Amino acid sequence: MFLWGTATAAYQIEGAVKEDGRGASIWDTFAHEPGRTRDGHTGDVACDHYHRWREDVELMSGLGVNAYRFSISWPRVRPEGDGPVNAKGLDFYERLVDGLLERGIRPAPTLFHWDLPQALQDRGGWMNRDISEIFAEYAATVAERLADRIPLWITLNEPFVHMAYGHALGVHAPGQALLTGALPVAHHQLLAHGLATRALRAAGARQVAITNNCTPVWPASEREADLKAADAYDILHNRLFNDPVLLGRYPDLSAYTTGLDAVRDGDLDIIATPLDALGVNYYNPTRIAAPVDDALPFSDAGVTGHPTTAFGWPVVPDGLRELLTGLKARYGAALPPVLITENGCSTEDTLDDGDRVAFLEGHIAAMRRAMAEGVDVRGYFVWSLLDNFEWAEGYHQRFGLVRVDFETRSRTPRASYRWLRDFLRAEKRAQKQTQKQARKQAQ
Ligand code: GBH
Repeated sequence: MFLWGTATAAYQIEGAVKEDGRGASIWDTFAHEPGRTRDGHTGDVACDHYHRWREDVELMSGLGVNAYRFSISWPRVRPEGDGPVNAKGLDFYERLVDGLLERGIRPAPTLFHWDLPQALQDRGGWMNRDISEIFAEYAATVAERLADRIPLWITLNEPFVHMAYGHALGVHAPGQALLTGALPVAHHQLLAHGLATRALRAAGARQVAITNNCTPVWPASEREADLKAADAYDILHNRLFNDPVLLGRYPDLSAYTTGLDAVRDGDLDIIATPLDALGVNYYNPTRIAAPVDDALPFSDAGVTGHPTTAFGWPVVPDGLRELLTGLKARYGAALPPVLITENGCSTEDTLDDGDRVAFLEGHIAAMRRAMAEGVDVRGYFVWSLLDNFEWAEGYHQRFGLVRVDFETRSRTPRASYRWLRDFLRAEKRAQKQTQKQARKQAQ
């Protein structure tokens, strides 16, 4: 059964940051620091999904999706990161999971979508190796309660973005600008992923995946220096996270470091624990040129000659086909089935979002071209169900199939919601037709 779903993340939609024993996360801290987010926006209330989740489940039911990717807030479940379990936090996710299942929607929770408990940041956060073990304990806590009802778990969301934006550039929480000094954050997240995968399975989890944010890398020219820079960028953005998970080894990181000191014997075996799927988030390709200074071995040349979203990101649907066939070419038999765990765009604040319809239509078609070329894709999740807290951009970027009024928190489906609903209905009909024919032929 192909999974069609929508995706969200806890800090971006839940609000209720001080309710029912939730601890603080690094995003609470960061968003409340002056100048960190546009207009000082925070996730304090966000979409108020914590209180309005029933309405959101109804919206998904009306849309006709059969899966929902959301994230579980670590500090809601374990307010101090390790230490006591907050039963009320688990109760919330149990209500949500049961509500989804009642509507025939498969829950696909992500255990870490960037909202590290602040108490763990105070102990060094992802620069501290101990956090990896603590993450696995938290994963086990959730699975012990919910594994019987959850068909698919996702350990981490985009460890690249959390490393690069959060620890190398400092534009996301925890706001550290360590440049290449942030590399241990990659290793400790990957180790956390591997340990959690094992802990989840031990607690009865059925399927486990990781979500990596992947981008096709285009060299700005055929000049040697640009080709070399593009390769270095591909290593940092894509292969640093896919290679250890799928091949059990790190790519050549000599453009960045003389050695990953954080790696110990046995770590790579843990990181390469077999997975049931690879989650891929795709937004756009990246065009890379030779470095302009010696801080990093590449520079961003910007993709030109393509339309852009309201966020200014280039719209290149065929980049998704290129990405998927590229993964297949690189990893071959080591590539598990792929799930597109996020794809979508921000638009102007309108209900008549034809741009989003065109974006989704184009990307679904590109995904299908990759499937026709032999890539085993098993699901597609739209980012996002709702307009939500878009990290450093606050509420200024609107990614929702459903518009949210951030004064009243009322929800209004956009044209793209109706388009996707009709698309999914047609899919269902086509599927029934094929099944019928197959039965006839078998007779
Ligand atoms: C995801 O990150 C996150 O998982 C999700 O929480 C978030 O809300 C969503 O996407 C939308 O942002 O410089 O023009 O080439 C996406 C990470 C990083 C993807 C920046 C696109 C580059 C645009 N993104 N990136 S550009």
